[in-house]
Amino acid sequence: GTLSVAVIGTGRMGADHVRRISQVTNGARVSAVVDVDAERAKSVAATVEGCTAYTDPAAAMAADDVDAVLIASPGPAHEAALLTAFEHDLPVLCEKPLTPDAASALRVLEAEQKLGHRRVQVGFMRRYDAEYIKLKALLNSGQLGRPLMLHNRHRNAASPPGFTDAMLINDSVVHEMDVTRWLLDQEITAVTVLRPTPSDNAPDGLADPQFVVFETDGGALVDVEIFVNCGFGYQVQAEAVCERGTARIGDGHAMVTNAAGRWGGTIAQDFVERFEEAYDREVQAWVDATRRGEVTGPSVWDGYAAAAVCEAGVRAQAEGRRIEVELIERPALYR
Ligand code: NAD
Ligand code: ISE
Repeated sequence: GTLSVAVIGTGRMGADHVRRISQVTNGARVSAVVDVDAERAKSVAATVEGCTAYTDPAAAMAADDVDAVLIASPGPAHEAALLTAFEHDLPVLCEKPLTPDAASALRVLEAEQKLGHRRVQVGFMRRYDAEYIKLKALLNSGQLGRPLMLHNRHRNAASPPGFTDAMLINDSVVHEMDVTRWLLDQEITAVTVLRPTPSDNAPDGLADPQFVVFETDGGALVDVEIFVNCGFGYQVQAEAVCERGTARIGDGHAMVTNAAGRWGGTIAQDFVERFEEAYDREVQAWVDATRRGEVTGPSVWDGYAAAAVCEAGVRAQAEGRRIEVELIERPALYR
């Protein structure tokens, strides 16, 4: 039957997921929304027929008409929501990051193992983006030989209020950590963070942009330009440099115009626009798998591995040196 979903957190992403599940996704409906801001929960619930507003995630997860949970509260609130979902053995789609640090991610990893089966898909939506999927298929085919380097650019027009150096790693560069692990099928073993003199447009307390380097256990080198107040739009680009060629995605050349002596195109303004189809595919894949009684996509192991790399990244920023990543051995449930 139709999957009845509780959406926890009705901010930017949560409200967009409520719209998606109600209007785009097949086989699911939103039966509950939760936000610590009661007014926000009520106003989002009012957009969906038969949807109840809650302020307490545990109350929503205990409701009879909730079969599954989509967590879109801020990262620090994810652990509590995940552990409550496990108590009810509910399937979960958890927005990235799984949790903001390795210790909390490890607690979630242990709790899911106690359940004895996977219950969580982590919201690393780039794995569902058509261009990233093409790049992954090309690298897997071996046509270009072994990947030697990945160059990444990750630019946001502006950062939300209160964005910190640590969030630059935990909320933004965490995406490159996941795509690196996924594209290369390798673990990240060390992180270094370098910074130019910050842009005059960087908000107080944020060094923007920054340049992050990962080393991997397959001997690849990965660089990430993270620039969250670039002003001109939202860009996510990646170029793989391999033994026999290179491949690059994210140039956004869907349409090029020629007019009045100039050529050009438009730049997406935010992630909701750039990754709209990836989010649609991600949520549909979650609903389809859940209705089949399966769990697919990025796992709690992937969320934990990214959290461990984030922790090394935040230390690399603070200490101004290369930090090695410490990972536990991959448990059987995730092999
Ligand atoms: P937001 O601040 O716009 O919204 C968060 C909402 O959660 C707010 O309405 C807040 O009141 C509510 N909230 C806070 N604590 C809560 C709790 N304990 N229980 C229930 N609700 C709570 O944030 P956002 O930008 O929508 O981000 C939400 C999540 O989505 C984060 O994990 C973020 O990293 C992720 N995100 C993912 C992408 C992506 O591209 N995949 C993009 C943006 C954000
Ligand atoms: C945000 O949380 C995201 O997940 C976006 O994809 C990313 O581009 C942005 O920098 C983050 O703040």
